[in-house]
Amino acid sequence: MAGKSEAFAGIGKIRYEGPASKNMLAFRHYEADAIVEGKPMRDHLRFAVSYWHTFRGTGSDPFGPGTMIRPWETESDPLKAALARVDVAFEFLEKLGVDFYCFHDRDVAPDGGTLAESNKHFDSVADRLEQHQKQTGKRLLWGTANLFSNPRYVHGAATSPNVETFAYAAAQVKKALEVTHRLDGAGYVFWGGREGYQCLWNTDMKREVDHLATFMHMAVEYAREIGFTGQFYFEPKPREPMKHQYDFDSATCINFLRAYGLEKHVKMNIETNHATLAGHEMQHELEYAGMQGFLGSIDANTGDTLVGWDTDQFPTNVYLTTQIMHSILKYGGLAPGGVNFDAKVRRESFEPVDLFHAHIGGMDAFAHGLKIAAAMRADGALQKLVDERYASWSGPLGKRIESGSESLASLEQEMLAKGEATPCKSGRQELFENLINTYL
Ligand code: XLS
Ligand code: NI
Ligand code: NI
Repeated sequence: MAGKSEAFAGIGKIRYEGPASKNMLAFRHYEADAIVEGKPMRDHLRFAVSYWHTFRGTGSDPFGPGTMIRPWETESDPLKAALARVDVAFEFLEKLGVDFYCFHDRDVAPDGGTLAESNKHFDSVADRLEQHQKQTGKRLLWGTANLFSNPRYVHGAATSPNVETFAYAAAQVKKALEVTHRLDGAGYVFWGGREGYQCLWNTDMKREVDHLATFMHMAVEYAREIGFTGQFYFEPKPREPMKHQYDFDSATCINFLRAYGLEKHVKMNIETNHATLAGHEMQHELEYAGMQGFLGSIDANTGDTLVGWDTDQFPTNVYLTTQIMHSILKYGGLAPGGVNFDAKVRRESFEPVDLFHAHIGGMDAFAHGLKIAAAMRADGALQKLVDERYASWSGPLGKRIESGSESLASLEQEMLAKGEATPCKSGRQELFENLINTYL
């Protein structure tokens, strides 16, 4: 960066100015070094910028081309453009005060036409990324491979009916793992891409899902060989682009991982908009993964209830971030995972400064949610009400059932003697919801 002209001239380092600040290029809640539950906010949140949306997003949609004004995109040679973009990305990370970034192989480096040429490009860009990481202390939260854009992946990658597509995808993941390892990435993500189907009549589902497992085992194996000890993640998404995807939701993914013996190696990377597409709240997905010991990392964004697909909007709803941070605190945090903004500015927000507004808003929403969730936990009123709701399970009968010393026959005896169960108590949903609002 030194000596070069700034891409975001006129925008300085974004600082914490507190809730009363009227400066829209400042944080009101995110104070990186402020301690919450014994840890600085930056370590709770481990924010990451998504390279694909923020530096490669053009704003195109099915009805029209890109709209983004990106004055630094001046190089016509794709490799030179990619290298110049790295400088811009690190300027952005520095000014924003975000510690991590995430990429797909083809976001950071251009496809070179052949696998060998693409690998060479990837290496050249990795040199530049590594140099900037060393200078700035910024880190790669996770890497991944784009196994869905190129037409060779039209029917999926690991689940393609074409064996050489599988082989090519394997080669791409091998390289992506090497580069992630070289850049000291804290993790590696599998998102299904087109791993799923449009039509069951032409699909051998068992064979495809078996192949997906074989593929992931190969990746885990290779990671071990090269000494990569970062965390693997599986990112659920029920559909889009396919009608049905094999990584449907947390429960489906966890079942897959256990069924194929991958549970020791892979955790979940859970994305809000994907949870919504699956008909769940994000809180549900986090709680399910958390209770099973699979909560790894999150892709922070939000959908739109009026638009039925993956709109990948920046999260601004503090109620949502409170739910998310409450679950994350409950299950002991995300590290080595983090909060990756898998989110894009709207097509109508086409100026560079919009990238700052978007990330500042998302970071503040999460920091705010973190503070509220921590206050709720410190106060303990919510937990007390939940415990009270289950109080009968702490009695002698509940303890015996939970410890496994009762049976259907013994419980029949118990109920024959009693004649009827003690009446249930009110669930008090409205009271619970009102209580949450007292912290907001
Ligand atoms: C797409 C996914 C993708 C993954 C990384 O919907 O969210 O961006 O996070 O491949
Ligand atoms: Ni994602
Ligand atoms: Ni998504």
